[in-house]
Amino acid sequence: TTAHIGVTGLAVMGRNLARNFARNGYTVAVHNRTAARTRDLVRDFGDEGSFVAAETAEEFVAALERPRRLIIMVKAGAPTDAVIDEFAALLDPGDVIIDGGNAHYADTRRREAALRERGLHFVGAGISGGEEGALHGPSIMPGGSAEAYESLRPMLESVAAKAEDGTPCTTHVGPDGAGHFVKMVHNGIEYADMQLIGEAYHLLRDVAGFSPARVAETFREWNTGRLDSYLIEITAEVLSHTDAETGKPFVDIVADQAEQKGTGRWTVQTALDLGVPVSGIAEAVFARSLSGHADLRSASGHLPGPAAAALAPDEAERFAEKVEQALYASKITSYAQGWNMISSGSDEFGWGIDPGAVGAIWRAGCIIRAAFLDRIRSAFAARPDLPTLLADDHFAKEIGDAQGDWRAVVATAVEHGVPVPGFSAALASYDALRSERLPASLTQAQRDFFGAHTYRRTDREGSFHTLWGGDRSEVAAD
Ligand code: NBP
Repeated sequence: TTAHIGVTGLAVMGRNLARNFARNGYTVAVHNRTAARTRDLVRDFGDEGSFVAAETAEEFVAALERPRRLIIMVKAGAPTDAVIDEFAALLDPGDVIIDGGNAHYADTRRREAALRERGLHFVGAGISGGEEGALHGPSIMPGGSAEAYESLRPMLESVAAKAEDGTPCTTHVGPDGAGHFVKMVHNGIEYADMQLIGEAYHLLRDVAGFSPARVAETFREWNTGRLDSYLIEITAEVLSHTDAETGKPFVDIVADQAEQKGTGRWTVQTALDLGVPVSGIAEAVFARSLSGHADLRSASGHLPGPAAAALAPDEAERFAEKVEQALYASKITSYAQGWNMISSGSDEFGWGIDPGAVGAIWRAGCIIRAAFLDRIRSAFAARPDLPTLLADDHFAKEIGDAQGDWRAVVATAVEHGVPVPGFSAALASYDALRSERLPASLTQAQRDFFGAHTYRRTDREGSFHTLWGGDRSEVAAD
């Protein structure tokens, strides 16, 4: 038998992706460094479809129809390079290697260029949705040549998640690293979203005085409205769960130290390099990092702050409604920042990414899937040259309607001593963007003072420098 596609790397993601292809009627060659995993897959799930188990790399490659298409699902970094090198040596020009792992987009650019020289297609495909998504339909973000995408398209469309209107959640994102770049920003947005949800939860508990069960109820209600999303849904699930051992709310027995695998950090590092402000994502990464600093936290536990005091029950209900507004407005701001980053990356690397298409393929399958993504898709569909999401009439109106409550929530949080870095960074970004004048004029003047860095004037063209150490007259700078 010849296989339509191959999957090498059969840990949770690879195994489930291979099963997904098989369940969709494709014959799938499967391979793993440790052959026991390959045998287990065929033993446990062989009846789900057609698999060709390969013990060696040579057998695996020989099992594939031409042009060969093989997906690598191994640990990102050095293992991915090792596996690429191993298989590239066995392939022929025109064959397609797909890396479905969480590679850094710069690695994908490097690998794509190297393989292109050898006549091989390399597709760096971001895959989101965790192990369940891999099995039932992930959001797939492939980057690489258009030709390679076309040869994969029917298969990717059949295994990808489907949006409510039936559209598969995959598209040709752009050349070389575009797919992994977009996947990285997806994860950054996911960090921001989770941080904002965490802040809403914190406020509902410590300011509104709600129990975890009541907060769960509140999230469940929000999930029927404009915040309808997978992350809000699982938040309600987690908050209504009780620890079997202690009978306490589960959320109260989990250590309050959030870990990270690195894609949020990559997003912020890349944003710094591109010079694009993504404060919501950055605050989320820093908030996780702060939570993990037991040393700093215990050294600061004695510092004074407002006494804990929950609102009266009648005020609490109204406050919860305001928190919904603050969460929604902050979410719009964070997503706008994420999309600004996608367009900066696309400009920097000449990828030509269609921002609306990214919204479309995140509507289902991925972790940030939400009704909201369809609004983003339609904002760009209505106006392909939309400079930023906040310029869209619909989002501008919604954020404008929310801003009063948003300010009230941030102010209340500050008064109660509840940290809301996500809400307040989003609000600061909103206010900075709409300000007619920013104190950056002073910053630039200071730079001219101490370093002769020059400045531009509001009233005429050109660059200027003031002779601060002399008679303070102005000279034209070139
Ligand atoms: P892991 O990231 O845990 O990787 C385990 C796999 O890598 C095994 O098949 C292992 O083979 C193989 N491998 C390693 Br490690 N070093 C190797 C080497 N030098 N040569 C050959 N194979 C090697 O698996 P995963 O959690 O299924 O994730 C796979 C990819 O998908 C990763 O890049 C991950 O970041 C990405 N991803 C994961 C998720 C998720 O929810 N887990 C979501 C989205 C994307 P062995 O069996 O012989 O040890």
